Amino acid sequence: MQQTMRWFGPNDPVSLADIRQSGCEGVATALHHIPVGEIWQLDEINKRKQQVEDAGMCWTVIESLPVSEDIKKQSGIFLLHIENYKQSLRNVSACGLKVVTYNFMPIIDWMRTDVSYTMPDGSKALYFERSAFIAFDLYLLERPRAGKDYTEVETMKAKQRFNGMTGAEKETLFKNALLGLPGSEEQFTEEQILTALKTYNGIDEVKLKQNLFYFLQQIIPVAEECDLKMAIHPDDPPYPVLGLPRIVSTEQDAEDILSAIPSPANGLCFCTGSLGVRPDNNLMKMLKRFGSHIHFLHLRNTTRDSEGNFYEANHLEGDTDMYAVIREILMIMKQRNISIPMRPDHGHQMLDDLMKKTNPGYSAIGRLRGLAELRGLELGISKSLNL
Ligand code: DNO
Repeated sequence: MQQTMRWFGPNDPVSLADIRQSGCEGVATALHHIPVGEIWQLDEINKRKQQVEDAGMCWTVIESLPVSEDIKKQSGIFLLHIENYKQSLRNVSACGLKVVTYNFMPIIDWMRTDVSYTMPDGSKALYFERSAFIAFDLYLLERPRAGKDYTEVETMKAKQRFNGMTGAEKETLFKNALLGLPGSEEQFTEEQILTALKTYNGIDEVKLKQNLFYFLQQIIPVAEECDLKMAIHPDDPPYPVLGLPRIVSTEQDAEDILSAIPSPANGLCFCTGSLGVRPDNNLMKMLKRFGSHIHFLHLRNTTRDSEGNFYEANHLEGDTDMYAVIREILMIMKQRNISIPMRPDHGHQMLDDLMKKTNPGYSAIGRLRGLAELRGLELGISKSLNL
């Protein structure tokens, strides 16, 4: 696999020099300072590329070229945004880039209730606690008609959980649940999120999927012309949240997306951490089925329980059998005769990083541990199988 680490750009508390010491070859980054919907201009792309190369690595994957809310909803100036997206694709390709990650999650990217959940060894992990999340939705956000999304038992548990929280804990929960997009300082207020949620009234899963397919019909031919591979990231967590539709959560979703616009350029970012939260997602089956369309790998592990809670486990622990996953990936790469870019997705906050301010999930040392473990596992498997 092409070992990659994510870098959030010049404002990332983890520098490129630090990232290089992880031993990765490449960096996944994006021009976070360019407003969503606008064109990524050649000089900006080249400047970033040069920064990464000056630090001794290459820019392997764009993560992400974000899709605007207008495009997702087909509202406002979505047609202009699609044209801009096409131009950005032409520009990144002209600068020599090959893989573009994006997602189609309405409003909010990933969602957790706790970004510093203490593990038995003292390191901190990201955690999703269902009762806390429901408490946030019902009693902090007070989303209209949220009650109908939960069972009586769930509501009761959430109420108990909420009543047991201190004021400070409620504040932290609110902040964590609305962290928005990783790498941005942006923080939603209650009013902003409620207003944004309202704009999705009338957009259900069917409509959102149609909008995604329209977007793909438009941009995949451009990606093909430019020799770019598009990699859609799955929903995290992989089910509807806050009444918003989610359409990249299951094997069927992936099948629908790939078959709607069949092209080698229309592919997936296979994120074991996101997909692995659903017990009904059989990751090995999905890898085998979609292997030819996987253009980027996020390798991460989670441990879930029957209540719908999950925490981010060490990369080789948790519910996903990482040995089996990497073994399968090695087979896929051999068959395709390529090396797929991979990054350790998230890591625990540990050691010196416990004292530092970092982007949740993206401290240096925990990811370094993740990458080292994944790299060792890959080497061990490939040597023992003579690959
Ligand atoms: C979370 C990341 C996601 C991912 C985007 C891709 O840590 O995996 O934010 O970058 O969903 O568009």
